[in-house]
Amino acid sequence: MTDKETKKISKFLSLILRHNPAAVGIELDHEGWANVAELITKINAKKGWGLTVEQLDHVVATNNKKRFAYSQDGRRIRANQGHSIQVDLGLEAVDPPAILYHGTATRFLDSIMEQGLISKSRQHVHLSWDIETATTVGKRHGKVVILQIDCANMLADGHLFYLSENNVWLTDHVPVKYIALNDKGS
Ligand code: HQG
Repeated sequence: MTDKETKKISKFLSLILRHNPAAVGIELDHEGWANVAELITKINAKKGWGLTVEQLDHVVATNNKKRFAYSQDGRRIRANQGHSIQVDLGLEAVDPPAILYHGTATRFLDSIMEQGLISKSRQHVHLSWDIETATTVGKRHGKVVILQIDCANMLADGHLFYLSENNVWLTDHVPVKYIALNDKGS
């Protein structure tokens, strides 16, 4: 399979497993799992692809952000984060580092500095370990700006943080008082 094909399948899986399982006529359970055999059959019916279990394995194993995971018995698959539908990933709250980063676009700044960071269509606000990752995330939206998040004080004030299977920090909301502009990121 070429990289281009792998990416096309990965993007479609993200759509199905994070946002819209009904697009291929499947349902996810409350933890976000889909049945692998059913998923493959329904994707092929919908898209006219000849996707095999081996190809799906390849997409999951080579995904640059480890976006997907199989259940232990290999019969179910889910997205590790990024959902807009309500699923329970079973994440436990963990203490974050003192500072995390959020990359966004300059056009969102005024609104962010009024409302704080909100999760919008997703289940959580996503935060990055480092400026480099945050820059990649922010660039998707336009001219990038990096925000520095005071997690030490958020934690002290009772905010909860989660770390997804694929190493993305998640929290519900970042109020304005914990946000500072980081000019090194632009
Ligand atoms: C912004 C990708 C106005 C927020 C990435 C962001 C990530 C506000 C956008 C993951 C706001 C939402 C998530 C406010 C937040 N007013 N704008 N009050 N609060 N925003 O895509 O964090 O490749 O839902 O700054 O790598 O960009 O899909 O979130 O710019 O991990 O696996 O609203 O998606 O991962 O955009 O990205 P998104 P995100 P994948």
